[in-house]
Amino acid sequence: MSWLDKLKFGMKKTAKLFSFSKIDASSLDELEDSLLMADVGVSTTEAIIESIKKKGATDAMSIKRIMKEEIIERLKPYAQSLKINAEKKPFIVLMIGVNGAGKTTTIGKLGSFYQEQGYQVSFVAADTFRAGAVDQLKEWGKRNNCVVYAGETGKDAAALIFDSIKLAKEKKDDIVFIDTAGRLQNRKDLMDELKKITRVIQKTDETAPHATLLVLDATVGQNAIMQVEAFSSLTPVSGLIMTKLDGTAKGGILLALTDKFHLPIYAIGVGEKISDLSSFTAEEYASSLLDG
Ligand SMILES: Nc1nc2c(ncn2[C@@H]2O[C@H](COP(=O)(O)OP(=O)(O)OP(=O)(O)O)[C@@H](O)[C@H]2O)c(=O)[nH]1
Ligand SMILES: [Mg+2]
Repeated sequence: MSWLDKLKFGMKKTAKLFSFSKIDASSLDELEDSLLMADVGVSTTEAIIESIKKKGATDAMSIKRIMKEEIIERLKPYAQSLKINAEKKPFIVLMIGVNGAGKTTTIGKLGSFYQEQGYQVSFVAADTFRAGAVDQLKEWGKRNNCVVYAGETGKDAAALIFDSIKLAKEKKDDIVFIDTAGRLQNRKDLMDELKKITRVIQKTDETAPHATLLVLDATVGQNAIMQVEAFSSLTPVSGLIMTKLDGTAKGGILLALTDKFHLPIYAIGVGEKISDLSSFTAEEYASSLLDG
C-alpha cells in the first residue's frame, strides 16, 4: 500500500463523518456536528459552514467541493518541509512530546529519509528515563546503519546531549536527532528537565536547537491542543509531526492545530515501518478526508 493509500485508509474513520449523500435544511447542522466530531475545531468548522452558506451550495457534490477548497486553503501555508541549514554542523533537531506520541519511531523514519538524501545522520538516546528506551533507539540506529550516541538509563540526559553533540561535531555529522523521554505536563520534574536540555544545547551552539519538533499522536484529538500549549510554554517549538494518521477518527485535528498555533506540519506518520513517514500536503490530506 502506498503511503497515500494508508493515509486514505487510516482516515476512513474520519472521512466517514463527512459521507453524506442527501442534503436538506438539517444537513448543515449535521455537517457542523460531524466536523466538530472529527476535531476540526470550532473556528474552522464555522468558516467552512459560512463558506457553504455564502456560496449557496445545496447539493452534496458542491458542498464537498467547497469544503475541500476551504481545507486546502487553510492548510497550505503549513505544509512545509524541514529545511536543513548546511551552515549548521551538525544541524541539531530536538524531538519532544508526551509518552507514546511516536518520537523514537519518527526519529528512525527521519533518519532514513535524510540519509537517503546524502546527509550523515546520528541519533542521541537522551531518553535516559524509561527502561528500554535506549535499546529501542539503538534498534533504529541499526536499521539505518547510523551512529547512536548513548549513555546509561538513569543518567543525566542534558549531560549526555552535551557530550554527544561534541562527538557529533568531531565526526562531522550533518544532522543529529535527539530523542527525549516522553513527558506529560503534570510531571514538573521532567518539564523542568526539558528546559535544562535546551539550555545545555544552546551552550554548544547558541542558535541551537536548530529545530524543535513536537510529535503529536493524531488519535488524541483535542488533547493535542493542550500538548502544544504546554510544550511551547517551555521551549520554542518550530514545527509539528502528526503520527498515527493511519487509524484515527480525529484526523481533523490538523486543522484545529494549524488554525490556532500557525505551526508548520513537517511530516505525518502513517504506520510503524521505517518508510511510513511522508511529507504533508494539503491537497492529499483534503482528498483523504473527502474523496473516500
Ligand atoms: N500506527 C502507527 N503507529 C505509530 C506511528 N508512529 C509511532 N507508532 C507506534 O506508537 C508506539 C509508540 O511509539 P514510540 O516511537 O515509541 O513513541 P515515543 O514518543 O518515543 O514514546 P515514549 O518514548 O514512551 O515517550 C509504537 O508502538 C510505535 O510503533 C504511526 O505513524 N502510526
Ligand atoms: Mg521514545
